[in-house]
Amino acid sequence: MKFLVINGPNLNLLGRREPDIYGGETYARLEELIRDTCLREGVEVEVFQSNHEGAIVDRIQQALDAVDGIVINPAAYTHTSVAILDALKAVAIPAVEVHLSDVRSREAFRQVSYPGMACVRTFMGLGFEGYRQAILFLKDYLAQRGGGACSTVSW
Ligand code: CA2
Repeated sequence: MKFLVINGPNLNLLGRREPDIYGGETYARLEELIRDTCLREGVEVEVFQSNHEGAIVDRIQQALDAVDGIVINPAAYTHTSVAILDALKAVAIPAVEVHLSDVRSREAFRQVSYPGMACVRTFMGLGFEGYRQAILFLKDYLAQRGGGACSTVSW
């Protein structure tokens, strides 16, 4: 089983600012947690971070026929990107959305998630733990489902 974990803009700067919202740990530490979790679960993983919407769309397209599941924190593109939503729908690879913060309790402009509309589940407000839970959930989801198209839910 192979997963692709995608992190959107500015997440590479984790730990440098706004620790009250995003925690004090670095992006390198987040990658380590993702890799450790996947290793423990017997899941092969590629971790990808980009500040560019098109690069994220390209990476999702490249996952076609190569990846079983996607974990994605689109960061600010969560609230703007129909392109990332369309890419997730186009590849129809089961995807789980993660947010470090509880976006539902934040500003009005954060109350919509376009990519989330193509994800089977969203974890938010759990910090790094949300990635661990997303990986465990996706592994169970794929094991139970055994193939087929990605269902569409919103939050
Ligand atoms: O809570 C999340 O994970 C977010 O996806 C993070 C995004 C934000 O735009 C979403 O609404 C919710 C922002 C990531 C910015 O990361 C930073 C890293 C270092 C310092 C400040 C922000």
